[in-house]
Amino acid sequence: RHLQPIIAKEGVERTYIMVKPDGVQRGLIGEIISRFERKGFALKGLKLFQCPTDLAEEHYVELKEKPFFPKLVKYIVSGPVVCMAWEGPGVVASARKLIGSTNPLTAEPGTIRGDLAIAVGRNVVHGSDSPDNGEREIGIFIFQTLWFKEGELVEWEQNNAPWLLE
Ligand code: IDP
Repeated sequence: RHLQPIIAKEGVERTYIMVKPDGVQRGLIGEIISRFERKGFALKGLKLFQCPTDLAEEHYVELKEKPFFPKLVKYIVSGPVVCMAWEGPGVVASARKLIGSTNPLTAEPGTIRGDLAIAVGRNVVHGSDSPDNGEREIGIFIFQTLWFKEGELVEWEQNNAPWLLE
């Protein structure tokens, strides 16, 4: 009854956020989760996961032709990641702002990458770049699941919602 269908409800925006293997190894899981939690977004899915190579390749399929693609896939499967589904109005774009630009050296101070990383190939966190990709990455795609399976997301209402949403 409390399990959320993998398909999003109408009008609900979700993003896929992932602590990458360097973030896990460096003990930054709590720090990264807290940025989204304090902002006020709602956590609907969370797991520690060892990503297989084919999933990493599918996740980054749009970057397949890039010269750094093989290294990127190796990086993502090099250790456990923390997979998260976050929900809220405008969460995709807002999460990208909280995360900061791809290269941590040019990411603004105050962002996750700006505060916590120095290399583009070790930039500690992933966030979907569009609502459609958010759904694709969480796992809405028919005949295909990416990071979450049916039954892995939990439907719940934050009891502080009246203090967060007008
Ligand atoms: P994003 O994660 O900020 O959305 P994308 O361009 O989608 O950035 O690239 C995905 C990931 O690939 C980056 O987060 C980074 O880990 C890696 N990456 C991007 N550009 C480079 C590069 O020039 N060298 C090495 N790794 C890169």
